[in-house]
Amino acid sequence: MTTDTITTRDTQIFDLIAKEQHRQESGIELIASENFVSPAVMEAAGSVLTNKYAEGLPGKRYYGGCEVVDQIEQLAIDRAKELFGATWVNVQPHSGANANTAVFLACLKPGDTILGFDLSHGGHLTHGSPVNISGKYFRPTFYGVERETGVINYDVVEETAKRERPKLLICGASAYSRDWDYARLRDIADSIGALLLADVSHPAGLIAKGLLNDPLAHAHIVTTTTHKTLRGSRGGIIMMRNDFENPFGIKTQKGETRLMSSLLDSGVFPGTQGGPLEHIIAAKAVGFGEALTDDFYDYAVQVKANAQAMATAFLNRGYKIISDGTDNHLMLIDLRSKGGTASRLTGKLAENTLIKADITINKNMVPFDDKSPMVTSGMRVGTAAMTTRGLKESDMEQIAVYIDKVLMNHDNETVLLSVKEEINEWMKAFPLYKG
Ligand code: DSN
Repeated sequence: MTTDTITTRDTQIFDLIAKEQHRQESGIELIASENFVSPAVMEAAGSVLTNKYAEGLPGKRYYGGCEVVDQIEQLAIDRAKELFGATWVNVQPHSGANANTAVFLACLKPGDTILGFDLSHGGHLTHGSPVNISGKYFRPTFYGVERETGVINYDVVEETAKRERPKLLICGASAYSRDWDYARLRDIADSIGALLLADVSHPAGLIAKGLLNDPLAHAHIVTTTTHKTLRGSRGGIIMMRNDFENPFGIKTQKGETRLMSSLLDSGVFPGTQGGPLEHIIAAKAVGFGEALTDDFYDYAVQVKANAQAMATAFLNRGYKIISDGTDNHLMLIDLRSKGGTASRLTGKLAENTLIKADITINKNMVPFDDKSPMVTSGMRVGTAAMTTRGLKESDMEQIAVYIDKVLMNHDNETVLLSVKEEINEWMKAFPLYKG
């Protein structure tokens, strides 16, 4: 049996992959954390690099035969540095969650206090949620948005920080459509001797092209996933612009103070991961290379323009957007705001109904939600994926028309089917993977 026949024989899996490709190509993808990578990113992710073990860092491995993967990982590091203006990067975290966990291990001891953005207001699971390690091993405290504006009030963040005295102040969100005041957050962190971690997983691609505030100018440590607006392979990275001596007295066995870069490297491996996924690191490098191009700048500008066009289209149809608009690629819609038929809508019903028309969104808690996380009153939509497909502002208007039609007719299967057929036909004009 050759290795070739092993892969071609598994029709069960490859038929399912073909089905998933068809699903992605025929529908409208609005999950704000998803995107479509290039064939080059997929080729690297599916390469022979998956065969290689390379525990350690370039030039300092525990295995032989790493001379090629060393060059690949170094390229990934160098490209990420150039993209974000960082001086130190670790490209090994398997995900954003792993990147954050490595930061916690490097900076904190069990029981230390952290202060993050409330998950139910749009924060990330890994910033202190009680069901995540960040909320189980540390003492999580939270800030949120204001009820009237849907926007973070930094005076309240400061008050909370001074009361709770976290060692780590965390910013970044999965469903917050406004930019962050990293300079103010750094002042707050400095005033209580805390470190500032910015998790920019969602807007990283817009930040890389200078379209949003620069977190590396202020945060001690920055983490991001690589697959959302950054449009690379799935994964995570950790970055710093300025390395520094750890302020919490962690020493080497010789009694020397360790630099944060050394603690973070150890936080990833051996702290929380084993061997790095060099095929994914190669795919990350390809994605960073693409993100360094001028074409990617044009893409990022279009992502923002599309989000603004979509927000306007929803507002014009009477939908309430938390904070009344967006600075980035996403928006959070409170479905309770729509009267008539829609007043019975929940996030769960919206998600389950829209998928019947081949529109993929996710249900999402809205700030001060009266429903559970499995039901929710909101839906989150983002424009990163459909912008990759080539859709422009007028198409965002059309998407809002379709969503409104589906939600207003959520119990009318005939309408749902006709919208699905129109969408499947429409999407043929935006081929995803030619051939
Ligand atoms: N699960 C990712 C998202 O959808 O935003 C990260 O939290």
